[in-house]
Amino acid sequence: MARGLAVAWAVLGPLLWGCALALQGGMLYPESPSRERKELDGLWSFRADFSDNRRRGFEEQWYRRPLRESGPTLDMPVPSSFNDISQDWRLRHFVGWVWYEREVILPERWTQDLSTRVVLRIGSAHAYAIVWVNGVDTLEHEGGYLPFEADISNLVQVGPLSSQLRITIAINNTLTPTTLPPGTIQYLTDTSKYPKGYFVQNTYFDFFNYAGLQRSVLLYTTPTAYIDDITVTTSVEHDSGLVNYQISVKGSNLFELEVRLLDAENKLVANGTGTQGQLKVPGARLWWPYLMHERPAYLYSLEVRLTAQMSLGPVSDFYTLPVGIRTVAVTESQFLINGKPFYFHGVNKHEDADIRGKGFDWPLLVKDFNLLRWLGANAFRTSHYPYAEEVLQMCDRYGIVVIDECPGVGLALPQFFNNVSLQNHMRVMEEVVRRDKNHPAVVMWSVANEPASHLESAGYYLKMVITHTKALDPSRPVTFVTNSNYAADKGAPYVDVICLNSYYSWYHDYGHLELIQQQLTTQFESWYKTYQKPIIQSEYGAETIVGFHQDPPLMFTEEYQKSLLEQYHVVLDQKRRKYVVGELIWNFADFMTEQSPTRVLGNKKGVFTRQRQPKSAAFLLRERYWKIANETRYPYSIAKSQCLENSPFT
Ligand code: GCB
Repeated sequence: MARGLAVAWAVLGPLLWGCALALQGGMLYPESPSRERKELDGLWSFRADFSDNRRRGFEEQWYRRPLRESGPTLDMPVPSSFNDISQDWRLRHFVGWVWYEREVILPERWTQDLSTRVVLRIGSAHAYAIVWVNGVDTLEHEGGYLPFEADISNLVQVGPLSSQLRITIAINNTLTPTTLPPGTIQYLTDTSKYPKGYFVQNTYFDFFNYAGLQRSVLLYTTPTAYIDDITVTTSVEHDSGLVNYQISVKGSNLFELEVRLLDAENKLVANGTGTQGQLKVPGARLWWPYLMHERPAYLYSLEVRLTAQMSLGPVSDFYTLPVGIRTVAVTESQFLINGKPFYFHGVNKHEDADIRGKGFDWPLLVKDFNLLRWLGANAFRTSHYPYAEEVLQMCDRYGIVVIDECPGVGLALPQFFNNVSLQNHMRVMEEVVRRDKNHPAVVMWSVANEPASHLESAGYYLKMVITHTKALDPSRPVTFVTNSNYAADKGAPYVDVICLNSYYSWYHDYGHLELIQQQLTTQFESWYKTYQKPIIQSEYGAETIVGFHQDPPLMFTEEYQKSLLEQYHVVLDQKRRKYVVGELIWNFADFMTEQSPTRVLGNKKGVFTRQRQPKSAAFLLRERYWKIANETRYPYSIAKSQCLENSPFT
């Protein structure tokens, strides 16, 4: 619970509620030979608005002039959460508006060349953002964890001084009953205990509500006629891969599109024209998950070239999209990738690390993927929000399969299942699918984690969100992750795969590891008998303080974590040859949460510490995952050493 001294919420509310933004256009990752980029990562000026109503920034219009002129500023790194950067405890727990500002000099050509479009793109701003460019209100966005952008050409192409740009971003981290994730603001009015106006932000999820500019901010260009979006789906017919594409173009009605598909050696394998079509690739090399095939993660490149006739002359745009040819299907008891049974042996993650919080960080990204491969993990769930685009690009390249989860976490109270929330949730799914639809690594959408799915209202709500998601993307299965009872769950009828979280011998029957096998067997059998759908054990685990040892095992020790896992594995081994199609440990690494008597500097259920060092359980899991990989591989056997050159562990 974060503390504050303000009557802020009543005033913040209207701004957060009036913004059902319809999706406009695509959200292609801005990387292409015809697009120039200017990255705005680095130091930004920063100020939290500590005023009682948190509205001083708006009252004094801090966006009108450089931020330093309206008061003191801090240096704030971007990308990063702002919470753990300073020594000021008030900032760590701050609830309300914070202000970021960056002054930029644009390349002169961008401001002079009227056939160039200049776009400002924000990788994510948690949780609500208003953006001004040179003091002009330019863009608003609700929801962290997803990108948003605006064409700012008319603001920068206006005269001799226009190459100097001031970007101001006000961000509010308040969570309300209609945001995703939802939260509540509680005023504590007993003046014998709390100062006047005292409030706390209540959240209903188990991770720290880090906020700020947590992903990259950049400026990029496109021509005025440009490739706005590409949607690719793939299928396989005999030994041919079929790549269906759909392209949307903006800025011109008079254009031609050329489409070329190149293999990994840059050899042309198929080509086409027009806004939609199908490319046939005889003898296609399929995109296989890591450890499932000798050559996993094979990627083709789809090159799209646009030539448009404009009044100023012809304009061309160019975009290259990595394409993995693969199929995904679900039967009563199996999850199939390329027609072969796939078993998820992986982890749940968080975007979380010391100091940077949820800030994107390349060294951390590469370290995490090295650890995943070392572990023999072939999959993860983006618990409990969509991760940075760069993470999914790595998954495509490394063959790590993803269950892509939206921020539908903490839907714990009946009042969260209302119409406004439902509309917002559906919009968020549109944004997730728009951003991530072309990643071969993404094999399933998860619309929520542990909603109160025993409620009637949740049943309707989940049905709507799942149906909407399936309509947005008929090519992938859809799920949500439940911890409800099989007989009470109102959402399970609508999912393709049942994802179950359970914490036997942790949150109840403390210390009684001997009960796990019986309870887990009952869990699987009752769910399967009721629904006849494949099941993933989407969470299980135990809190473990690294270096705590006790044998026979006691809770919180490394021995207990290992023994608990072993008990789960006995049952998973019995069921995985039947209808259990995956196991994802909770969690890959320790992570920060709100403070509470049940959390010791955060959640310690990681098999790695927050600093990415292995606990004993990591070695146990590694043995298991490699063993499963060698039983389920197709069609080759893989030695650990093949995948981990120079690893001292192989
Ligand atoms: C869960 C939640 C996850 C928590 C975990 C725990 O069921 O989905 O967000 O962190 O349990 O450790 O309690």
